[in-house]
Amino acid sequence: MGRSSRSSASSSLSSSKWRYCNPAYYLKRPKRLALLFFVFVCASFLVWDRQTLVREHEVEVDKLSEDVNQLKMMLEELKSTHGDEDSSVRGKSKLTSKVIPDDPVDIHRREKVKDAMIHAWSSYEKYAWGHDELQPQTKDGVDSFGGLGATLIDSLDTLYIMGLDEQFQRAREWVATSLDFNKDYDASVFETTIRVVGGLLSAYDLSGDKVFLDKAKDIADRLLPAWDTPTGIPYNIINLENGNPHNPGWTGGSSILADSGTEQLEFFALSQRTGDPKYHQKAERVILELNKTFPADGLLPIYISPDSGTGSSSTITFGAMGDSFYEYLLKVWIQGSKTGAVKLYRDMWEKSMKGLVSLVRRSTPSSFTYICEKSGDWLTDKMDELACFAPGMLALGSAGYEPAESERILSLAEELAWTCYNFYQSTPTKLAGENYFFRSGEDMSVGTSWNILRPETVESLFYLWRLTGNKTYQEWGWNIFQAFEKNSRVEGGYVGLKDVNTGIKDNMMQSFFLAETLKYLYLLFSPTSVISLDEWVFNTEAHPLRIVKHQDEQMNAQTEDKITRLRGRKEGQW
Ligand code: DMJ
Repeated sequence: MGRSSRSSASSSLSSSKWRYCNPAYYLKRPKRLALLFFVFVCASFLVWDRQTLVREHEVEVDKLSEDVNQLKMMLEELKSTHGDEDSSVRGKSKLTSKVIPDDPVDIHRREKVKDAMIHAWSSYEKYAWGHDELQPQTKDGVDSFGGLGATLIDSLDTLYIMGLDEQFQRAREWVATSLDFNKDYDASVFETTIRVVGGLLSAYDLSGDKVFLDKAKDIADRLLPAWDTPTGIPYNIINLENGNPHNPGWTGGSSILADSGTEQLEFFALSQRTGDPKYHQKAERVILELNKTFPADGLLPIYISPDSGTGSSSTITFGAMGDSFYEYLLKVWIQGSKTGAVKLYRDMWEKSMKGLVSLVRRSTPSSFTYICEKSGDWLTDKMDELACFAPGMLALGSAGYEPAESERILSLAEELAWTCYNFYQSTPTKLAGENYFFRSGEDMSVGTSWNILRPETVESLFYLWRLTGNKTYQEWGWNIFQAFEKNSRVEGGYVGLKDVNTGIKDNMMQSFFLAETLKYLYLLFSPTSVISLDEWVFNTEAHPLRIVKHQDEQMNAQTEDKITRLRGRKEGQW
């Protein structure tokens, strides 16, 4: 084939390829035109249908995620009310943790509290690492608790909850490698239990790291001989190295009520986690002993004889030296899942709350509600800031009453919280003094005027906000936080005030500022699912301990039993 015939063949091929695009081609062939039209209609329908389907799916997906969210909320609510389903659970009231959505103001505020924690912690790391407490003005450490790293241990769970992972890991390494309890030091059984045993157990419950449990067991074993008294009511001081216990000279040989009745949560938790009942037995015997002579109003004097188990004619108070005994009666009931096994604790607590109500008075002219102290038949119109844990305790316990009583107790809690908030608002620095007197016609006036960064009021605001959902409590907490920022923040950490009227600073960053004050403030601005009150119970140093449900306990016991049997069988015992 020649060059010209090849090119004419290729041009006729290409013209035959393009002829389908020429409309004239179809005008001559009506059947093909009809076929083309049919194909076009079908294709358009398919595309349109797909788009409609996608749109419908999107709507469906939106609806489903809305449903999922609603279900999540319902699940949260169900979880909150779960305790009420157990037939052995006392109480009918439906007051439980409210599900409160997060909002931008809360997020901003908890970031500010977290900044405060970072400042407090990094100052401690820099100037007092491994010591019990930091002196921010002189930038050095002091060992007020025998050199057990009290601030470090007290801070573990706060660091963990705030997501300060690197700081938590550094602290964990110190616990694993440098924490040594073998000290020739006369330690307070109470302070060591609430800060060290409680702090370590909480770190264990949150992280699952066994190093914390082993250390908690080590220190608790060193404290145990303190309970070897004729009644089982412990001596309040013990030497950590040689195990010699005694009571402080200034109590005249007596044990202090709060110091003796504030180990139950930690020791019960330790028995649950180690499977060794000895801690539970020692701590429970104290309550059984006190119950033998427990008065109808449930109020005990602050000095108790470890020999006879009875109280001397000393002060009755919800402030210093009495406070956490009453707190633990309620919290053991919660820790024990409100079952029959812990009913005695709830009964004793309710009696004590009758006693508390009998001490309540109102000031003039502004009608602030306060709790008096009592000596014999004599009431003193004085209330410690320490007693400001009571509004939170009452709110927490109100759920176990019948609805009408529950409301009365909750409203008393709210009135007392208002008074405690005014302990702060009534001073020039907006920080509360250590105690207040109520004189006729003068409302409240500050007595001892220092502020050592205590947590009790913000603790109560945290409970009230969680249980009522009333954002006013968040506002009050925010105001208190700002007063701490203004008066207590210094370059080397946070300090207390020698006088809330003048604002003169002291030189001590108390370990409970990091354990309690900042933790409760952070949780006040966090979603309710962060350390849910249905799953955790706080010890008196704000260390959350996981509530081990009754059912789980039974299952654990059954598993243990099976393991023992299997082991026995393996060893050919049966
Ligand atoms: C803490 O150690 C505990 O809250 C204790 O129960 C009372 N005192 C301090 C805080 O003020």
